[in-house]
Amino acid sequence: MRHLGQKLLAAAVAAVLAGGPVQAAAPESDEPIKIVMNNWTSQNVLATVTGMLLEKMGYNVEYVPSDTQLQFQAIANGDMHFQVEVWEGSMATAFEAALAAGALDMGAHNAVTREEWWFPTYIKEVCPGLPDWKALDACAEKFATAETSPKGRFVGPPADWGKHYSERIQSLGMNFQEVPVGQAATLWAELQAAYDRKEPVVLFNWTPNFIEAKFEGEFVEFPDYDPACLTDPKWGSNPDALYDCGAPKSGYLKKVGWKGLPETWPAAAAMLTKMSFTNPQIAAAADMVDSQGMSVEEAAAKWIEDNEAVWKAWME
Ligand code: TMO
Repeated sequence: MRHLGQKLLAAAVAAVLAGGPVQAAAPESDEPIKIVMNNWTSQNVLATVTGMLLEKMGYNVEYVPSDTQLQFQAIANGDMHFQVEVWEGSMATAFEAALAAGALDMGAHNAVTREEWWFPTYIKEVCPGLPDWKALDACAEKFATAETSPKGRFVGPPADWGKHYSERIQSLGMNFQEVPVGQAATLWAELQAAYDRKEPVVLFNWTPNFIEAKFEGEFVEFPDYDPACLTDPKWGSNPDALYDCGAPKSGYLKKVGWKGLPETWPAAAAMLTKMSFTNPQIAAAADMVDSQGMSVEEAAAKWIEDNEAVWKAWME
């Protein structure tokens, strides 16, 4: 304790000797900070929380919709400035390419993520051996629809989430066909319809999400993830194909920004670097909108109202 006190005192003295407060007053520039909006709920709520906090600090903010994969090059180019939810399981490749092109890794949230095929628990009664993917595959016909028969239907994510599930089905030789949805809401509508009738359904899902508070289910266990699975065909059970593995089971959730951010808006960049959401906070953000029917703006405003101590610490 005494050691820390001395360090803080030394820092304060250094700041005074250097001619005053360490931070220039925000906003250092009136140019709008462009915050990316993607197409799933927690991201929309947290992006709006981010914008509202920056506005409290005096900044101008613009929300810019973008494709989940293409956003990274746009951020590297400075056409957009900040994205609050970079999921390892769906964006690592595009994110790393953007970092190589000069985008800024603005740190990880205190959160652990997973994105994977998911089924309601009641299906275990009709498909013995779940959650193993081979047990799911042996049971494929139970998931068949008129569209996919005799193959099982996998209700897949929108195309821009970068999941390569049709390739995974092929490289693992599964008796499934991916039927992608156009938007996340359709995933939950398909789940609800099957759940109400206790019918087989397997769909794309992730955590943290509002689903875990509302439905009982599990992720399918595929062969363990390895980065080489995405780049080296020889890796994994199929020596001629990529994507013969599952997604990371303890993935990161990061923030990404334009490299000019710290120079153009220093106090904003400091806040965005400190900003960190937890699994329960992210699940609650989705829940307020997808379960409780709030608008994204209402949910963001409520989060800010309920968590003043949390975000004030990010601004110090
Ligand atoms: C990127 N997502 C959380 C929708 O899988």
